[in-house]
Amino acid sequence: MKLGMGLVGPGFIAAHHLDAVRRLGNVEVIGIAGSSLESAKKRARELNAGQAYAGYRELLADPAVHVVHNTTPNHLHREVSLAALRAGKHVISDKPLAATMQEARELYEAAQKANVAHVVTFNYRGYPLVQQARAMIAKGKIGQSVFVHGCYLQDWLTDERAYTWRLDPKLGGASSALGDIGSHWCDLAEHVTGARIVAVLADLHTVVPVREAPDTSAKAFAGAAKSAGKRRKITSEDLASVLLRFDNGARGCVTVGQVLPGHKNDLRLEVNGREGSLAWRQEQPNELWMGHHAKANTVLTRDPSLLEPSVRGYAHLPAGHPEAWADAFRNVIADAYAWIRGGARPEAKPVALPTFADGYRNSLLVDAMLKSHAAGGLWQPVENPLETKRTTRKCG
Ligand code: SOE
Repeated sequence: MKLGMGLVGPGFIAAHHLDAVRRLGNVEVIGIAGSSLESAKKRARELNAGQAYAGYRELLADPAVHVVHNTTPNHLHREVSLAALRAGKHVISDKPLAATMQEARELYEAAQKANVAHVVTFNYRGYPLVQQARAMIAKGKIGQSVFVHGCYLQDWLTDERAYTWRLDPKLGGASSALGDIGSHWCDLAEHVTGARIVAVLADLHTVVPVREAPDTSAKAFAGAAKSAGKRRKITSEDLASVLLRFDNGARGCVTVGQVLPGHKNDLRLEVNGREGSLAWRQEQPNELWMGHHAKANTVLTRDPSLLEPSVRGYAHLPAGHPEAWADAFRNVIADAYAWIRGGARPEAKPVALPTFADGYRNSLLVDAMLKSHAAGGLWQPVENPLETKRTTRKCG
């Protein structure tokens, strides 16, 4: 049976959701809702995305829509996802799950009761070599992890005439860079290591404290609109450095920034264990560096036949045929639909698939970072109401 999908919020990322479901071949694009019927009609035509609805409530009322993709700006995530869950639809939400930790908790709780699939697009999990790193660490290939570090650096907000709704706390949430991209890094670090961040010490900074906001929001990576506009004071961070402590005793640190010339989508993650290291870079996603102390370092180039059996399904092309961002995004969406087809039972969820529980967990992390900074740079424990008993593997 073909599942029907509807999308709410047809901005930049919407085209990639549509591309991903089309590549699955067994999902029908039913239609899209935007801020008005006119905008939905325009985007439905541009994206060849079926019917245009007057608003998200009309889309939710359509029985042909089984799965709702929520790609609205952050401040609308709660309202739209909550309504979709209550309408009994499966929900695939963009990250962050919501604009605040409280909203994220509400969504998580609603998802637990709803008996449907609930997914957050922490899409960097979908890369085959990310899954390979995860599988290798789980199998003990690098020994006890002791240091987890990296960065997520971009430059699309470098110009003071670049402006985006993400910088307005009412629309983007209290955090800007951490919520937008630091969230991805933290999710990836925890997913790959299998360890949880238990405490953070954060230093946040606003490099560009006043911006000239043009009438329209800047599109990430699209060469932000450079026309002069209203001067706006910016209060949220565009740069952050955070020290981390993990529940297995590992230490870590991450730097996040969106005003760093030359860095486009530079997400890097390295895990150093007692017996070896692994490093992966989003901009060179077909390579996994493996570091050793007493033998030569190596680079694993993505090749389905060299991957762990559990990971091979995430690689679609033979060696030498690079796979990239859209393929990883598709992998996450494919896992989401596989879960839905299997009845969305919690125990049947694909391991790599991020859910509303991960989205809520992530919001607790960002919240702890904001608190740590507000307290003048003090270690802040990360609340963890979700945690069931975990085995803590101490090191050092
Ligand atoms: C802009 O910073 C952005 O598009 C994020 O919103 C995405 O989540 C990230 O994947 C790429 O950069």
